[in-house]
Amino acid sequence: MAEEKEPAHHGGAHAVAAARLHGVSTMFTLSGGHVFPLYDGAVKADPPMRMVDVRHEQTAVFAAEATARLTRNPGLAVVTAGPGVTNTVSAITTAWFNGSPVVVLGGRAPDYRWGSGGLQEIDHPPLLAPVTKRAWTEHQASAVGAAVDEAFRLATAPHRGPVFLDFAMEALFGDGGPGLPATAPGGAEPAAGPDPADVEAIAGLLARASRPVLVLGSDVWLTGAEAAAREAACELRLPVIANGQGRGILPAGHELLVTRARSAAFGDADLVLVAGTPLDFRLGYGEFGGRDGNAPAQVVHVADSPGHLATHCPLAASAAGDLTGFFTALAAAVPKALGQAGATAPPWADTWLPRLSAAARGAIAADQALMTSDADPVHPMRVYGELARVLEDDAVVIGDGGDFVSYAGKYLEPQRPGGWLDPGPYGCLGTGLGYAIAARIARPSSQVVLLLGDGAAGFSLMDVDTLVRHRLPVVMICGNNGIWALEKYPMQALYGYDVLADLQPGCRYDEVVRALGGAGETVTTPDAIGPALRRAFDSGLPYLVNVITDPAVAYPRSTTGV
Ligand SMILES: Cc1ncc(C[n+]2csc(CCOP(=O)(O)OP(=O)(O)O)c2C)c(N)n1
Ligand SMILES: [Mg+2]
Repeated sequence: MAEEKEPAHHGGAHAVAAARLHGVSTMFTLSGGHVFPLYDGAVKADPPMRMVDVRHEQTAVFAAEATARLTRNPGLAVVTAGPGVTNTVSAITTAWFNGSPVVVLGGRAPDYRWGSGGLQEIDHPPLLAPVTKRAWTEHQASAVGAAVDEAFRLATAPHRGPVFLDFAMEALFGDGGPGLPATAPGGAEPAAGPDPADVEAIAGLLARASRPVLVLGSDVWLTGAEAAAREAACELRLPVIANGQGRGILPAGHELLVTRARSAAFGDADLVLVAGTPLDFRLGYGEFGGRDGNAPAQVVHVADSPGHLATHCPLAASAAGDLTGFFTALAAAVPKALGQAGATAPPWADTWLPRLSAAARGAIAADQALMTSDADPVHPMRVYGELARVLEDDAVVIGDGGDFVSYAGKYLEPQRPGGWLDPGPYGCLGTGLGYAIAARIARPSSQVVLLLGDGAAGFSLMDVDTLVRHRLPVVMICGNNGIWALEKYPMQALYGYDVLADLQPGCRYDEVVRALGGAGETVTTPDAIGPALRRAFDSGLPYLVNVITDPAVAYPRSTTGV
């Protein structure tokens, strides 16, 4: 006889109902008694909420974070008290750096025994306060629904980011009352548009520039401003450099996309407008221009909220607010400003843009030599030459590793936005399996490819077990050079020798995946890569192609980010 499912109304059920009102459809978690009511709430919800149980809490939060970055709805992770929470710190910090709307709900030892040494009794919020928008404890069962609602509102309000909330056991197990939360409209208030005077000032600077560059960062995608950004760039004929999840807003091969002419663009620019990303180490801390005796470039910073405008470098102008509103207003204001300056067309469209476009095309053409390299051992770029042939336009490509992923970030240009996921500026190794689990769920019909350095693989490969149990096929490509290349070569450069930078050469990471119930193979020659990738995509299984690459190849790096 089928078991009759009684609707639950403990705090856990209220939490699940409140999360669902904010568009959450999946809970990522790893079991622990302190959070059982959240599972019971998910099981007994109508319809039940999907739960994906992983092998490390870090993976649960990375999966919630990637859900947020791919779907632009908030992600949810549930972790048990004590070590369940402390295991999430790197992943929550990654969400903090990426501005990803993630809610992490934690269990917590009961209030009635607090201070007497209960199992896993530790006050979590002070540990997480510096890396969340808010971290707090709910003590009352009747207030759990409202607290979770508040957590999601905060996480999704500009500037988005992670929120942590834990529940005393009494709150989660206690009766929250019969009526589950049902009225809260999902989502936060939309961001207000930027101040029109700021947009006009920026338009004026642009109208007087002769070598401008527009940088599109992750927040352009995360806040849904990609169409407005593309239209503004096209209308104003602005050369574009794409960064992070801004990659793909202009498709590979677009004449305005000059990411591959980055050093000429940034070195010779007289104005750089950076939108939706911090002016951090990835953008030379906001210092541009000044090459060959030119004056330094004027810098304009645009962010979705005032607190995210750079304060560490001089800005010629700035604007804060809804990025769609910004780009729409800019596209209207620049032609007016140009008209006032007596110009009919943007002056940069005649020489500056064609110069950068030609440089970008030249760089892409020059890549072909290494992307088709017959070198044996395999050159890592050959892997990307082969992958580019089989990759579909809507693929999600995830990078977790050092040099191997730097090559992908530079040479694999996405066709669409929202298809590229790297760890972002926090640079945390180990995002791979969590991101891949989430990508497979968020994009059920797209190819999902996880690029793993062999070092990076060690942080999360056990979660292939999660892919297997939840039937989530992902193609993994391990760039297996047997070393931590991104540390080995910088250490050699600094000290003339290296230590602690070697891994097992030729390690069979594919056998690990097979042992966990997936499939895979090791590839040692360039010609074998393409057929192996096709087998991987056709398998319908979690499949790892373990490509033994040349450890003597170091990514040509001009900065270590330090
Ligand atoms: C959690 C964490 N630990 C250590 C580092 C430092 N780190 C950055 S890149 C790198 C090497 C990565 O090696 P691998 O994944 O094998 O890629 P490769 O550089 O060899 O291509 C290390 C250790 C880090 N970024 N994150
Ligand atoms: Mg390596």
